[in-house]
This record gives sequence, structure tokens and C-alpha cells, in this order.
Amino acid sequence: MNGAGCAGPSSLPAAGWWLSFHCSLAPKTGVEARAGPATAWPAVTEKPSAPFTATGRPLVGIVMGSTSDWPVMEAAARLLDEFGIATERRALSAHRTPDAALDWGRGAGGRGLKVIIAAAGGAAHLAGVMAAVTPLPVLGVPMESAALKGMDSLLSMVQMPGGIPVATFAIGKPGAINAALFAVATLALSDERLRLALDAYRAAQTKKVLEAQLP
Ligand code: AIR
Repeated sequence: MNGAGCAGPSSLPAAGWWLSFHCSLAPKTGVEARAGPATAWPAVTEKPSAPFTATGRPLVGIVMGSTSDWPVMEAAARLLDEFGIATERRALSAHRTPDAALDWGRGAGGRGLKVIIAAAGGAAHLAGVMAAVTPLPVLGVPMESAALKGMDSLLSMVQMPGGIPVATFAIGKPGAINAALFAVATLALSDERLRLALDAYRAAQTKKVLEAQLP
């Protein structure tokens, strides 16, 4: 702890990336530290009903083909929230609500979004449809499907025709997490605070692996 406002709850691990980042930042910039996750990373995903705390204008849009995708995509939303990045979250389907999906994608840049994370399963066209109607970077997360375990989602997302790119991530939760981290890395190109936060996140992750005890 190195500054006023950095004395978090004693349950917070000393290596908590969020706390170490904010404490290292506070003395330099006057940014006030706030309460971080109550237990070791990724505690936030263990509390699915916890309120989102990031404030300000949403910079990342998270759109998914169905509310049934939310239990997976919540990992992306919570991670971005931990980085202090507000998100706009919607369930919209390229097939069931095509007009609303197109409207949402077309208006994304005007609403201030910088990156779109789009998730869908099965005939997963949502990310491609988003990429077709906005110049914003679109990060696709294929959802695991019952019939084909997400291979259908993956291939329908990753096999975009040349000219309309979708950056496609792994199937399911790892893809949701990595899409969120990729969004952070993208925003960090023009935000030093986010770059430092990403460094702290990675350092904490490395420390956690190296300190892990096997039975
Ligand atoms: N989906 C919905 N509209 C178009 C697509 N591809 C996807 C959702 C979800 C899956 O269909 O993204 O992964 C099943 O949706 P539901 O609502 O039947 O659970």
C-alpha cells in the first residue's frame, strides 16, 4: 500500500492486480482507489448478480444472439468492468431481430463505442453482420452449441469473406475473456492508465501461476 486511499479490505490479496494498479496510480495522478474484488481474481465472476461499477460513457459494446449466451459473455462484461470500462450490453439476433441488430450496429460509433464484442452460437452471423454495418473493430466470440460443440459457431464467424473482417476468438468462456482483454489492449493504445492496468493484470496472473502449489 503506498498512498492514501489504498488501504483496501484486509481480504484483498496483496497481489490483486486491480488494487496494485490503482495504488500505484493514485499517488501519481490523484486517482482515488475504490474497493476492488473481495477475493482473489476472478472473484467477480463468482458473483453474477453483483452490480456493474464502471461509470461513464460505454466504450465497448457487447452484443449476443440470445440471453442464453449471457452466462458465458458475462465473463467479458465483468472483466471490462474490473478495468473500469463501461459497456453497453444487448441481446440481439441477426436472424430473429435483424432490423434491431442492424440499427444497433449502425449506431454504435455514434454512441461512442470504440470496439464491439459480438457473440453467437450455431449459425453465428451476428459478428459478421455487425462488421458489415460499422467500421469499428468487431471481436467475435463463438458460443458453444449443443449439436456441434461450437464448431458451427466458430466456422461461421471465422470464415468471413475478404473485405469485412471479424477478429474471431476461442469458443466459449476463454474467447469471452480474451475478447475483453483484446478490447482493453485496443483502448490502451490511447490510454496510459489502461496500459498500466493491463500490465498489472498480467503481472498478477504470472505471479499466481508461479506461486501455485500442487497437491
Ligand atoms: N442465435 C440466435 N439468433 C441467431 C443465432 N445464431 C444463437 C444464439 C445462441 C443460440 O442461437 O447466439 O447461442 C441459441 O439461442 P436460444 O435463444 O435458442 O437459446
